Amino acid sequence: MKSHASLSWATPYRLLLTTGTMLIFGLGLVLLLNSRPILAAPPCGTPKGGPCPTATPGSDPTPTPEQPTATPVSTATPAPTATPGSGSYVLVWSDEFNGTGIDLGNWTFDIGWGQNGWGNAELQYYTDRPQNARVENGMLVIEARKERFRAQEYTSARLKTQGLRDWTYGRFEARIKVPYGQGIWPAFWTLGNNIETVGWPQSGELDIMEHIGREPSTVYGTVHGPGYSGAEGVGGSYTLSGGQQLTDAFHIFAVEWEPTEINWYIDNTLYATVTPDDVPGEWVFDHPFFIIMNVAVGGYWPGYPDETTVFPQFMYVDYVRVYQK
Ligand SMILES: [Ca+2]
Repeated sequence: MKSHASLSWATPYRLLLTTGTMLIFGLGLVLLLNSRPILAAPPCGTPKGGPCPTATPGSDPTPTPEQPTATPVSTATPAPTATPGSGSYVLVWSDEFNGTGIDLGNWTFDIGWGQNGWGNAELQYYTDRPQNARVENGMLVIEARKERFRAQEYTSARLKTQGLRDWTYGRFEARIKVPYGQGIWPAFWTLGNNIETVGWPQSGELDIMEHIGREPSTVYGTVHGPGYSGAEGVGGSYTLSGGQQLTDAFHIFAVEWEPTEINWYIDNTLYATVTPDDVPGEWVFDHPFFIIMNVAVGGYWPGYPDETTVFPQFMYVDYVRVYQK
């Protein structure tokens, strides 16, 4: 109680004095701390500044050349359930290419250069070597190479389900990143399974996706039959907007084949419809068809590779699926 009484007159002044001193000191300290960055750090490269930072190892500014064998990693793809068009399609078969090799229960190869009548004056020799066809990173890779092989100047691959899998009607779809360049001709298509007995074009040919390098933004869908074979095929095409090229991204190419109508889609956009009334000959699309996927080099339609064409070229197929009602 005594001390309390003795401090009573001086305490406000002492407190004021102490607080003022602390404020001034604190302000000075703040100014000093704030000024330090300006006082320190002379420019790097000067005697007092020390060495300048060097480039981080591995950040060589020279662009790394594109690795021609790198396969895009399969990204999450839509579950094989809901599809456009009629909602009643159900998945009946697919190859997701998620294993370690090509499933020979689904696929067989055309071998050769077209001496059996399917050449179209193409330049490639089709092989079943892994250099030309393999499964990588969840995808089928078809690689067209510039290399002399059995008197041809290019090699590639052509896979088909002939004798293994075929279907009458349905939705056939594949998610594909196409190759590019003058003279390059990738395709995802089908032929009637009676081709060896009735011949082509009586067998029927239903082309789900064809692309030629000189029209980099366009996909074609076509049917061929008796009276409308070769360049007389009937179908349609779709051209991407804004100068996008087909090779820039994966696209889903599909056909919905029904008894009286065939519809073509790219990324679920309908772009062509053909009915029996549209063809100038017999409608030959009421029997089983098998699937073919290939990359041709050269031919009557795409023309031939030139100095602008880059090899190797790759077609990446994430999956092929067939749905039926
Ligand atoms: Ca896949």
